Amino acid sequence: NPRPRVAVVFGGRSSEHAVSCITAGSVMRAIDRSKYDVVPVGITLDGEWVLEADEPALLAVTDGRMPSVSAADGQAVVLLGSSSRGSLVTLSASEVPHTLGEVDVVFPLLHGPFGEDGTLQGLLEMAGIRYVGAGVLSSAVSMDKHYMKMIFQAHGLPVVPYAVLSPSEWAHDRSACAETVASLGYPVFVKPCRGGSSIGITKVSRPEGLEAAVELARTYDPKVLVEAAVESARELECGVLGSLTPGALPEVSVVAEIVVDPSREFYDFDAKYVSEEDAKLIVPAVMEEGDAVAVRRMAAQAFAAVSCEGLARVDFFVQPDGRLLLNEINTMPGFTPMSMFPRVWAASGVEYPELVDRLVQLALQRPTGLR
Ligand code: G1L
Repeated sequence: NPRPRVAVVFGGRSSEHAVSCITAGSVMRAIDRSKYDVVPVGITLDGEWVLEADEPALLAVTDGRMPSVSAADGQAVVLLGSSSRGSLVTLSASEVPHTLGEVDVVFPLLHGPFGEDGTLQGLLEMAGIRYVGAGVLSSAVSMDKHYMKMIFQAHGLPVVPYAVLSPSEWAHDRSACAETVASLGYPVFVKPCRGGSSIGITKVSRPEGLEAAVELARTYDPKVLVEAAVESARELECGVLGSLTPGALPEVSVVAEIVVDPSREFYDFDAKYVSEEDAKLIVPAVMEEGDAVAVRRMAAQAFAAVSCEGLARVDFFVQPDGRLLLNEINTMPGFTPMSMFPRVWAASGVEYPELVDRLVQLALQRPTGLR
């Protein structure tokens, strides 16, 4: 039996294009070449698909320059579906399709709209191609903080109090918006509903700051989420691996704690990706075993609530009185060996190469079609 062919798809029309490329390099370096054939597929910032060289070193930061996918890198790639496996087809300069061979599974390392939000997943479902990670609905729900919270609430899971400012409410009833936000109580966090990676988020302490914060968030998403700031809370996270196979229980990693430099308002984009020293990850978190069990149980509940598959990172707040709040679920967490999700699994006995293998295996075992 030939080795399964794994298409690693990365780059994309996203502010995290470079992060995605770097992550693809990590996955390509870690994947077991005796078990899998790798087909690297890049997506340019303009959305063009190109066949990339299988050279992970090209997908790293070199001399301070961030990697990216360029249309000049290789041949154009088109995805074709079949009943059970997809085909990747390249279009040569003469526009004659050239078949690259079939792919058995796609590793979709894309962030934000067109990738993380369920759209790529839908394309793959229609093509009958298996893929790593969450499905269409789960990806879409997890990308939209409003729907994520509604699903969690419907499952009786405790979420941070919030309000949603829709584009039409913001345009037509500004005072109603202000009242809604005031009823949450200041300070609040104002966020783009479908953002990810902490971009466009502002902490607002007084009503006078609301408008500017909403306008900033609206540059990323017309739908804006406002959350009550949870003061003096600990931030905990854990990783989940799982499938929708009947009877299979999700596996949850040890719990980690993020300790943010107190001079920062919150764990923002810079703290995550730019200044490595400002946020500390403590793995495992120092806490009572009973409390860790409660966190891990809620992580599994959150995973199930959104019908997640593959993997997710689940984030929590612990309030000073000990009450646990679900912050969010992330179906496409940071995924270099230095990122939280791989680190919580390493601390749980699953090193990065094994984690990559587990994810590919979960995808290969998944049926295509309704599940
Ligand atoms: F394919 C997985 F495993 F589901 C997956 C997909 C995407 C895991 C992690 C990620 N993460 C990213 O792609 C990113 C956060 C690096 C986007 Cl830029």
